[in-house]
Amino acid sequence: MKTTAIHKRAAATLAIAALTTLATVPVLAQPALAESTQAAGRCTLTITQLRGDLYVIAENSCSPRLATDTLTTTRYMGADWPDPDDTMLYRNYPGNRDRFKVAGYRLDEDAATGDEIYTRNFFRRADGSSYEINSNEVHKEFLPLVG
Ligand SMILES: [Ca+2]
Ligand SMILES: [Ca+2]
Repeated sequence: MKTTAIHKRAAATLAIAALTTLATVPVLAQPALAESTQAAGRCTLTITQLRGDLYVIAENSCSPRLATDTLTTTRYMGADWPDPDDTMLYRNYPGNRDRFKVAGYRLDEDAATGDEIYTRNFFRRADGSSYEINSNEVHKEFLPLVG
């Protein structure tokens, strides 16, 4: 009789312990999930050609892997597979959303055909390590400087 009472109390204690564990696990799992969602990072490039203007509006928007990471350099690249890609221009410490006006011929990476532009974005973490995120590729025709 007494043994049964002890067993019941032990079972009840275990049940409470199990419930406590279940209630704790999702709380612990949430930060890990948020971190893995953030871990990919992303950069999106858009280039808008202005009608009747030699200039274009370039906009490179990045979400770093962590909010504390700093975008140190954005390199505008011309895709030239199978040849090595060309660097068209640099932007140092541009910020995560960089919108600027640039002469279209600066992005004319292929004189004979259409142009394929993407950005290579170099980030530095708070601990000094670094990583790179490439943007999407924009396909347009930028014309050479005439004159
Ligand atoms: Ca090309
Ligand atoms: Ca071109």
